[in-house]
Amino acid sequence: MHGKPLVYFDSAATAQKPSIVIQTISDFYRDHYATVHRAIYELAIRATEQYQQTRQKVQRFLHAKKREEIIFTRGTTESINLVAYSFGKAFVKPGDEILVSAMEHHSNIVPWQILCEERGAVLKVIPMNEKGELLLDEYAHLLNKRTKLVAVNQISNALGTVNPIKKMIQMAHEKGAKFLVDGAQSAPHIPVDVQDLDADFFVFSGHKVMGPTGIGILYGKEELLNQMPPYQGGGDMIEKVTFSHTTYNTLPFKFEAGTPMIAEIIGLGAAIDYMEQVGMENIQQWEAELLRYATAQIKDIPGLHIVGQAAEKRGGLISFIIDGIHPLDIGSLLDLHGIAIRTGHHCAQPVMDFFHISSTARASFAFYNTKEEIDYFVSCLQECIRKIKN
Ligand code: C6P
Repeated sequence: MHGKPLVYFDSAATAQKPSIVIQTISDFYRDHYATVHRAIYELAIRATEQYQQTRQKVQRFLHAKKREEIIFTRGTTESINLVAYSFGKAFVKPGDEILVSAMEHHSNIVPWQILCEERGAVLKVIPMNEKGELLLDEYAHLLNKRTKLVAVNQISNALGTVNPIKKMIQMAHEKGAKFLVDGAQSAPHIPVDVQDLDADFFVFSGHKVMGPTGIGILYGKEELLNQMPPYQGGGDMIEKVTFSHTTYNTLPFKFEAGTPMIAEIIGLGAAIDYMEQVGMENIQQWEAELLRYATAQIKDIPGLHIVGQAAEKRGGLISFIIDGIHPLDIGSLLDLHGIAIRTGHHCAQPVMDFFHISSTARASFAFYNTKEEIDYFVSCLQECIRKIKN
């Protein structure tokens, strides 16, 4: 980049792809390409098998009880919209309440707002403190018998906070509410066990777990998904169609209308194999080490403030601002050194409003990053600050 080797610190936005993922997709298109489900010829049967394997891989990756509980979507955003639409239709009535947290991505706010407007329900917000930690006492007060669903991220993309999701799920269940975990920033970085969490829904995006774009996952408990109406109508999601009446397919197909994202799904399978080979515990450990290393180096830079300083565990990202310098300028100058970071509101405008800022600079790490890259980033950052201030 600009004549320098790339230092990619924007994996929270989207992750780089291992060769095996690219190779698997390319092999599929070149040598094995066909539709799934609809044909009896050998090529399609093989494509269907390869595609089905991904569902099992995701089931294993999330430790779900059944593969029928794994629904393919286009991404985290579509998964949340699916639940808001379908769970909302089945269960949410006027006066009911939906809880989200103060540190949600727009994808985990707007679908619930739309639902609440449509059904006369009320959206409530679990507050946080200046460190970017959710206030669990307030959460306990907000939960009541009208609460139908709580939707919270496991790791915040804007602050790096790791939320105490297991405890929060238990608290929601005690009041009879269901819980959706936005796992967009956790599935790529920590081991996830949806049964241990007792999550009702868990969603994540393929492109952040080293897979392709255009594929995402919705995990839902079977008994809940069975009670929810389809999200979209079309091929594959039906059992029998007549002009007077249609009956629907069983899970997971009820929620998968149309020809699926076959190559993307197969690519996601390769990505999950890869992540598991590296080992989610190893990934978690290395990224924690990178975070510790980077934080120790940048925290004493004069005028630099880290936004989000949760005392408990944090995810591998640092959101920061520097007195008197716009984050956009930091991002642009670092880019000239070949360093890719994200600047902006990170699709979490309420988080920015809370801290009375419009944007932050965010360096986010993945297991392929190194301490040498962090050293380079820190020295370039210091040089940029000197340049702007002088
Ligand atoms: N965050 C970031 O740079 P999609 O766009 O559907 O793959 O994921 C949406 C999403 C939902 N929840 C959280 C916590 C997220 O971080 C994201 C995506 C990216 O932080 C792009 S805005």
